Amino acid sequence: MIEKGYDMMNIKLPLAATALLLATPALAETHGMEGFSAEVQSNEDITGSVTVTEETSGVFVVTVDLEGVPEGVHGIHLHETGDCSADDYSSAGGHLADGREHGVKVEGGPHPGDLPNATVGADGVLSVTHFNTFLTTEMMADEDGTGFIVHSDPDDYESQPSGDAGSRIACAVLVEPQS
Ligand SMILES: [Cu+2]
Repeated sequence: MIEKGYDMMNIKLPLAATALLLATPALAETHGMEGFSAEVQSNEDITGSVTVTEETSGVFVVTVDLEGVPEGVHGIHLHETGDCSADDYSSAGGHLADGREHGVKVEGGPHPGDLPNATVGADGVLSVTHFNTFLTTEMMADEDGTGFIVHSDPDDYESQPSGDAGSRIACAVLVEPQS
Protein backbone atom coordinates (compact mmCIF):
# COMPACT_ATOMS: atom_id res chain seq x y z
CA MET A 1 0.00 0.00 0.00
CA ILE A 2 2.72 2.50 0.92
CA GLU A 3 4.68 1.79 -2.29
CA LYS A 4 1.61 2.53 -4.44
CA GLY A 5 1.17 5.89 -2.69
CA TYR A 6 4.69 6.98 -3.57
CA ASP A 7 4.20 5.94 -7.20
CA MET A 8 1.19 8.26 -7.51
CA MET A 9 3.19 11.23 -6.17
CA ASN A 10 6.08 10.59 -8.54
CA ILE A 11 3.75 10.84 -11.53
CA LYS A 12 1.80 13.91 -10.41
CA LEU A 13 4.61 16.24 -9.27
CA PRO A 14 6.62 16.40 -12.52
CA LEU A 15 3.43 17.11 -14.52
CA ALA A 16 2.51 20.02 -12.24
CA ALA A 17 6.03 21.47 -12.46
CA THR A 18 6.02 21.28 -16.27
CA ALA A 19 2.67 23.08 -16.49
CA LEU A 20 4.02 25.98 -14.37
CA LEU A 21 7.16 26.33 -16.51
CA LEU A 22 5.10 26.51 -19.71
CA ALA A 23 2.60 29.04 -18.37
CA THR A 24 4.89 31.63 -16.75
CA PRO A 25 6.83 33.06 -19.75
CA ALA A 26 3.68 33.37 -21.89
CA LEU A 27 1.92 35.46 -19.23
CA ALA A 28 4.91 37.76 -18.73
CA GLU A 29 5.23 38.52 -22.44
CA THR A 30 1.54 39.34 -22.94
CA HIS A 31 1.59 41.60 -19.90
CA GLY A 32 4.62 43.54 -21.12
CA MET A 33 3.37 44.20 -24.63
CA GLU A 34 -0.04 45.62 -23.77
CA GLY A 35 1.18 48.25 -21.33
CA PHE A 36 -0.57 50.70 -19.05
CA SER A 37 -2.85 53.22 -20.72
CA ALA A 38 -5.23 56.06 -19.95
CA GLU A 39 -7.28 58.91 -21.41
CA VAL A 40 -6.47 62.27 -19.84
CA GLN A 41 -8.95 64.49 -18.06
CA SER A 42 -8.55 68.25 -17.91
CA ASN A 43 -10.21 71.48 -16.81
CA GLU A 44 -8.60 73.15 -19.86
CA ASP A 45 -10.08 71.07 -22.72
CA ILE A 46 -6.98 68.92 -23.11
CA THR A 47 -7.80 65.50 -24.59
CA GLY A 48 -5.84 62.44 -25.63
CA SER A 49 -4.04 59.42 -24.25
CA VAL A 50 -0.93 58.14 -22.50
CA THR A 51 0.57 54.65 -22.69
CA VAL A 52 3.48 53.14 -20.76
CA THR A 53 4.73 49.82 -22.12
CA GLU A 54 7.60 47.60 -20.98
CA GLU A 55 9.24 46.31 -24.16
CA THR A 56 11.10 43.00 -24.51
CA SER A 57 14.43 44.73 -23.69
CA GLY A 58 13.07 45.78 -20.28
CA VAL A 59 13.09 49.45 -21.34
CA PHE A 60 9.78 51.27 -20.80
CA VAL A 61 8.34 53.35 -23.65
CA VAL A 62 6.16 56.30 -22.63
CA THR A 63 3.95 57.65 -25.41
CA VAL A 64 1.88 60.82 -24.96
CA ASP A 65 -0.57 62.04 -27.64
CA LEU A 66 -2.61 65.08 -26.60
CA GLU A 67 -4.54 67.93 -28.23
CA GLY A 68 -5.75 71.25 -26.86
CA VAL A 69 -2.59 71.91 -24.83
CA PRO A 70 -1.68 75.61 -24.32
CA GLU A 71 1.26 76.75 -26.48
CA GLY A 72 4.57 76.67 -24.58
CA VAL A 73 6.90 74.31 -22.71
CA HIS A 74 5.34 71.92 -20.21
CA GLY A 75 6.68 69.58 -17.56
CA ILE A 76 5.16 66.10 -17.84
CA HIS A 77 5.61 63.35 -15.23
CA LEU A 78 4.35 60.04 -13.92
CA HIS A 79 2.99 60.67 -10.42
CA GLU A 80 2.82 58.27 -7.48
CA THR A 81 -0.98 57.89 -7.16
CA GLY A 82 -3.55 56.96 -9.79
CA ASP A 83 -6.14 59.47 -8.59
CA CYS A 84 -7.35 62.55 -10.54
CA SER A 85 -10.37 63.24 -8.33
CA ALA A 86 -9.20 66.58 -6.86
CA ASP A 87 -9.98 69.72 -8.92
CA ASP A 88 -6.30 70.70 -8.94
CA TYR A 89 -5.20 67.05 -9.42
CA SER A 90 -3.22 67.22 -6.17
CA SER A 91 -4.72 63.76 -5.49
CA ALA A 92 -2.11 62.29 -7.88
CA GLY A 93 0.50 63.03 -5.19
CA GLY A 94 4.20 63.62 -5.86
CA HIS A 95 6.31 62.10 -8.57
CA LEU A 96 6.85 58.37 -8.91
CA ALA A 97 10.14 58.64 -7.03
CA ASP A 98 11.28 55.24 -5.70
CA GLY A 99 13.48 57.03 -3.14
CA ARG A 100 15.38 59.04 -5.76
CA GLU A 101 15.84 62.82 -6.07
CA HIS A 102 14.02 64.89 -8.68
CA GLY A 103 15.72 65.90 -11.90
CA VAL A 104 18.51 64.83 -14.24
CA LYS A 105 20.65 67.79 -13.03
CA VAL A 106 20.71 66.49 -9.43
CA GLU A 107 22.93 63.86 -7.81
CA GLY A 108 20.75 60.85 -7.03
CA GLY A 109 18.24 61.87 -9.69
CA PRO A 110 16.11 61.51 -11.64
CA HIS A 111 12.81 60.18 -10.41
CA PRO A 112 11.63 57.18 -12.44
CA GLY A 113 8.56 59.33 -13.18
CA ASP A 114 10.60 62.24 -14.59
CA LEU A 115 10.20 62.88 -18.32
CA PRO A 116 11.72 65.52 -20.63
CA ASN A 117 9.72 68.74 -21.09
CA ALA A 118 7.29 68.87 -24.03
CA THR A 119 7.24 71.88 -26.36
CA VAL A 120 3.80 72.63 -27.76
CA GLY A 121 3.13 74.92 -30.73
CA ALA A 122 0.10 77.00 -31.71
CA ASP A 123 -1.74 73.85 -32.88
CA GLY A 124 -1.93 72.59 -29.27
CA VAL A 125 -0.55 69.14 -30.15
CA LEU A 126 1.65 67.40 -27.60
CA SER A 127 3.01 64.21 -29.19
CA VAL A 128 6.13 62.61 -27.67
CA THR A 129 7.71 59.20 -27.15
CA HIS A 130 10.32 58.65 -24.44
CA PHE A 131 12.48 55.67 -23.44
CA ASN A 132 12.75 55.15 -19.66
CA THR A 133 15.15 52.73 -17.97
CA PHE A 134 14.17 53.60 -14.37
CA LEU A 135 10.57 52.37 -14.33
CA THR A 136 9.51 48.90 -13.21
CA THR A 137 6.15 47.14 -13.45
CA GLU A 138 6.14 46.74 -9.64
CA MET A 139 6.40 50.53 -9.26
CA MET A 140 3.67 51.20 -11.83
CA ALA A 141 1.26 48.58 -10.49
CA ASP A 142 1.59 49.22 -6.75
CA GLU A 143 -1.67 49.30 -4.81
CA ASP A 144 -2.40 53.04 -5.26
CA GLY A 145 -1.63 52.92 -8.98
CA THR A 146 0.16 55.53 -11.10
CA GLY A 147 -0.93 58.94 -12.38
CA PHE A 148 0.20 61.12 -15.29
CA ILE A 149 0.30 64.93 -15.05
CA VAL A 150 0.80 67.76 -17.55
CA HIS A 151 2.02 70.96 -15.86
CA SER A 152 1.47 74.61 -16.83
CA ASP A 153 5.19 75.41 -16.86
CA PRO A 154 8.53 73.75 -17.72
CA ASP A 155 10.36 71.44 -15.31
CA ASP A 156 13.75 72.98 -14.43
CA TYR A 157 15.12 69.44 -13.85
CA GLU A 158 16.59 70.40 -10.45
CA SER A 159 14.14 72.07 -8.00
CA GLN A 160 12.86 69.69 -5.29
CA PRO A 161 10.55 67.92 -5.19
CA SER A 162 9.03 68.43 -8.65
CA GLY A 163 10.99 70.86 -10.84
CA ASP A 164 8.95 74.03 -10.12
CA ALA A 165 6.69 73.13 -13.06
CA GLY A 166 3.61 75.11 -11.97
CA SER A 167 0.03 73.95 -11.71
CA ARG A 168 -1.43 70.67 -12.95
CA ILE A 169 -3.51 71.17 -16.13
CA ALA A 170 -4.25 67.57 -17.16
CA CYS A 171 -4.30 64.24 -15.33
CA ALA A 172 -4.67 60.56 -16.17
CA VAL A 173 -5.01 57.35 -14.15
CA LEU A 174 -2.80 54.72 -15.77
CA VAL A 175 -4.62 51.40 -15.77
CA GLU A 176 -2.87 48.04 -15.95
CA PRO A 177 -4.08 45.84 -18.82
CA GLN A 178 -6.58 43.14 -17.76
CA SER A 179 -5.94 39.74 -19.29
CU1 LIG B 1 4.49 66.47 -12.18
